[in-house]
Amino acid sequence: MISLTEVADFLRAADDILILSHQYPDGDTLGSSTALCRGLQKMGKRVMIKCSDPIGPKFRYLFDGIEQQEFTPAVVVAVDIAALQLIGEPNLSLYRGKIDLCIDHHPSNTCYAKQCCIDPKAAATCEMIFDILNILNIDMDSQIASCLYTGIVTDTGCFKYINVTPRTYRIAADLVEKGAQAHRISRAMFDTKSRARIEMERRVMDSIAYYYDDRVAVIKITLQMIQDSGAAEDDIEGLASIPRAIEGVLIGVTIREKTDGGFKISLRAAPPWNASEICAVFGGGGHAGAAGCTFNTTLEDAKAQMLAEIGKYLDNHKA
Ligand SMILES: [Mn+2]
Repeated sequence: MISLTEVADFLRAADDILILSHQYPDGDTLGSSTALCRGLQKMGKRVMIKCSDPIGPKFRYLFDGIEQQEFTPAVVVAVDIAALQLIGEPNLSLYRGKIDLCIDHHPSNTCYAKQCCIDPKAAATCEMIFDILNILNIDMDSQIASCLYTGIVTDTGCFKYINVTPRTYRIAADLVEKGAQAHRISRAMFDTKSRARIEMERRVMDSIAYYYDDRVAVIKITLQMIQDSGAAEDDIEGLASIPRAIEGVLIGVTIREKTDGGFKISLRAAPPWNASEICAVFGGGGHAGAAGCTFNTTLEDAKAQMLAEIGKYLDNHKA
């Protein structure tokens, strides 16, 4: 494990740097990559960013004005990537065993790079990049500030999650002072949905059913619904949090039809209820708050099996 100062020293001495973002890229991995790329390019270095998946339209502004340079990388840096597999293909095969430095905030980081700098207390990897750019004495312009702000605002759910610290607000304030477009970024990240997403939500809301004195809510996501709403994977992400958000609901259930037949069930629960205990009965797993399992049967049968198990669980765990 190395310190932020040692990271800065390493980067100061480096050139021809490739920065890797994780697959299914989010605001933090892309905000970290683009801010670091901009900063290092200001130092006169050749830098490029690679991600195994395409960048969604809502994140394109992060790359505005960045010249992606082509070269054979001498140094590979992974940002916000907790484990090697999360690099995804094709980059995993290309750079496995060649990652020189990993900068990340996930407590589960497996330290797969030659050198690792991990700070689980950072709400976002962008907080760490903020420090690194400051140590490197890089002039933080409004574009860098907006990139870093994006990572912080997305990884904290707009400053709502438990990972937010006083330092998170101080860094955010500093970034706004340097010209981060806080209002526009929040609107783009949280208050803007694609039409396909809204169409998907409309259908999902319509499918809500309640069980066990309204303590359990179930939603469905079928291939037909996805087709009818024109939804891409991006437009489906996070829908599983809808049933659990309903007042009085203890366990939220999402039944999603898989393209290869069968169904995936995602459970959401709040303490003291444990979603992963219920999913474990069906060979699945996850966290106490969010877990999942799969069924190779009909929707009605999968739903009946899951509801029966939830019923037993609720009987055995009176709060
Ligand atoms: Mn992150």
